[in-house]
Parts: sequence; structure tokens; C-alpha cells
Amino acid sequence: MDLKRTHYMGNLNVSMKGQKVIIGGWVEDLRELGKLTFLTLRDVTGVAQIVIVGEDGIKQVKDLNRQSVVRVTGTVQDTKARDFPFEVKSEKIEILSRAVHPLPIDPIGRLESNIDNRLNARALDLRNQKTASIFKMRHHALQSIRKTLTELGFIEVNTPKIIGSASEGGANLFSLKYFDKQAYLAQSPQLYKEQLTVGLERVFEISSFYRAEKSHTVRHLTEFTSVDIEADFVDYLDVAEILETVVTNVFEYVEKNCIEEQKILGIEVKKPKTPFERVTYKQAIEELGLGLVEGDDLQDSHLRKLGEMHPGFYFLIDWPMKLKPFYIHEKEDNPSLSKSFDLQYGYLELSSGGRRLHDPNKIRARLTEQGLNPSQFEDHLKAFDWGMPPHSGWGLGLDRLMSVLTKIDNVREVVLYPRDPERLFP
Ligand code: AMO
Repeated sequence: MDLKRTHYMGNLNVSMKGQKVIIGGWVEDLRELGKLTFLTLRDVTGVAQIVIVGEDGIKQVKDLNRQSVVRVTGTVQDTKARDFPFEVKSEKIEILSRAVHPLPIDPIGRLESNIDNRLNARALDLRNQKTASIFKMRHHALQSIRKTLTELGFIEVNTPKIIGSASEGGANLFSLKYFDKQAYLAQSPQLYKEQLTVGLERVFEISSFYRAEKSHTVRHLTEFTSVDIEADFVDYLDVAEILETVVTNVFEYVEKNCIEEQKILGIEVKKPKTPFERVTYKQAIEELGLGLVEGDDLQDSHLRKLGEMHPGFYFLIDWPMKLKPFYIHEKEDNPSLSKSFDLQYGYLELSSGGRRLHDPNKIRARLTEQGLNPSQFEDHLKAFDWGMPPHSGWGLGLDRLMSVLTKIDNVREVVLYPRDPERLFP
């Protein structure tokens, strides 16, 4: 059985009148009008109107449920329809798969479904043009990130997700039985990406990472996608600049390449103004004026207030060392502060990064200071005796970036099959 199509709907146009085509997709609508039946047929690129003339064809589709799959061989012709510039007159229609009704959600989106029902029927939800547009934009965002980083000399890598010991310390690790051993799901590629600078100098990874945090917010998932970089011979503000380039390029690329998707979502993606503002931690606690003292962490309520004062993208830099993980480098001129930054969009933290310690003895001391056991990190620390260059990097939450890009608050909307403390299926 031949399954091939000659065209996607998006490739058909009025100038093709008289041309024979084979198209296929999902029946979005079906209307009988006397001796004619009209189908609206959708594929991933768009819709076309199909007209069926003749008893046999009409009989074939009479009891066909919407969202069934058909393949149509026909000819492009003029139409009287208001919504279509042309139509395809069917000569042969093959029913390839029948949709069983009732469907769990209305994929056209005429009847609104709540997010839980949509996520439970996610594959079907992708026939909703709004949902499809989000994931087409995500594809373009990823394309842009890979392009920018490759052009900047970064090599894409894949590090393990099943690991034998905690990569960053901390309690938020999922543990799993690995035959007769104890293993964990990686929370970040932090240690690997640092080690890789020894040989590859500039690396990036785009992958899922795991956090066993029972957070019920619109910005936390237990499995999230992180874009990570690490680069040698650069300091923290240099990699912050790379981050700014990556992010602004994503906006520019999506603005240009996702015109239809922006229309469908009713949004306008615009390249943000650069350079992003740099607000020091010290400046932030002063601006907040809540009696915060150096060393206090910024809680959600603080970040919300700060976000009102700085509504777009900005870097929060020079955090106190005591708030930072063991691998972060201190500022030479003020060792209580760190060479670190977060990229914020208003209240939302999109990324964090910084300059790393590359002296293994300093790392051992910091591990002990933070109550971690240096002997558990020896596998990692041995690479620091092999000519470890000074290096810096960051991790960017792709799901959060997508939520900013699409102007949709809940990260679950921009992840195909989100995982949170409650959701493990589908
Ligand atoms: P951090 O833990 O700040 O840093 O994570 C980096 C970015 O990843 C995103 N993110 C999350 N997104 C959704 N759900 C979560 N549970 C979640 N946790 C984190 C955020 C965050 O800013 N190793 C360092 C990075 C580095 O220094 O290179 C790290 O993992 O957008």
C-alpha cells in the first residue's frame, strides 16, 4: 500500500490549479451540502478544503468521525469558500485510521479544556494549533541555541544521567537501584562539564536533568531541560555576555522564523534590548529596603518585588559566597562575594552561572566548609591535577526561557510531558 503524499497542505497554493496532488492528514471538519461533502483536512503545516463529489466518495465518509486519518488523491481547483483560496477535488479517498469518539479533549480548541485534561491527552492536544505553535517555537529556539554556541566554538556533548554520587551535594536527588548499587539521576552536568574543559575547552549540553523537589509552582518541574555551557580562559562576566547573546539570538531567530506561530498565539516576539542591566546583589538588597543584610538569600517575595523594579532581563551579580555552591570562585577584591550571576526575567530566575574554582585544594576546603565530604569527590577532583584551565559557565532553564518567549506563565504548557510531584503519566 502506497502511503506517500506529494504535498504538505502548506505547499499547496492557488497557482497549482489543475495539478494532481496526494495529501493526507486529520479530518478537522466534515459538512454535507446536498450532493457535495466538504472536508477540512489538517496536517502539521496547515489545512486545505477537500470537496467530495459522487455517491461512492460521499458514502465512504458519511460516518467518518472527525480527527480520523485520510489520504486524498485529487486536483487543485477554484473554490467558492470564503475561508480557503482554493480547494482539492477528491478523486480517491482512503481512510487510514478511524478516530474513536468521544475524544478526551476537543483538539480544535473550540471547547476549552483545562491543562490537566490536555496534558492527559497531550499527543491529541498537539493538533490544537496553539499547542503545536509552542513546540514549533521550542524547536526554533533550540536550533538557534545550537547555532549560536557552535558559532562561538562550543562542542555539543552528552554526559551521563545515571550517576554514582551527588554532583552538587544537596538533598534534591532522585535515587534509584542500579543492580546491587545505589545510583542517582543527575541534577546538573556541573562536574562533567567542568572536567571536559580539560580536553574540549568549550562545551555545551542540552538535556533533561532531575530535581527531587516537591515544589508546586508554575516554574518548577522534577524533570527540566537545561542548556549548560562551560568554557576555559574566560571569567564570569564573559560567559554572562555569551548568555546574553544566546538569549537575544533566540528571540531574533524566533521573531523571524515563527511568524505564523506568533499570529496563532497572539504574541509578538521582539529581540530584547542589550546590554542587559547588571544589578549587584548589594544593590538589590538596598533597593528592596527590607532590612536585608549581606548573606541573606533572596526569597520569592523579594524577587517578586525586585522583578517589579526590573521588569525585563537583568543580571543579578556578585552574590555572597555563602549562598553559592562549593565550585564557585570568590571575588579577588572581596572574598566574601562570589564571581557569580543569575539571569533574571523580572522575578523569574532563568539561569545561574559563574567562575569556578580550578585549584583542587581550594575546592576540598570549600567542600569541607559546606559539610560535604571531599573524598566523595575524588573521582572529579583528580581531573584538576591534569592541567585544569581556569573556567566559567552557566546553566539556563530552557522551559523557563520558553515560558518567557511564549508569554505563558506555566512551564507545563511548554513541556511536552511535564513531570512534577503529582504528574508521572502519560
Ligand atoms: P541552577 O540549580 O540554578 O544551577 O539551575 C540552572 C537553571 O535551571 C533551571 N531550573 C529549573 N527549571 C525548572 N524546574 C526546576 N526544578 C529547575 N531547577 C533549575 C532554572 C535555573 O536558573 N550547575 C548550576 C549551573 C551552573 O552554574 O552552570 C545549576 O544547576 O532556570
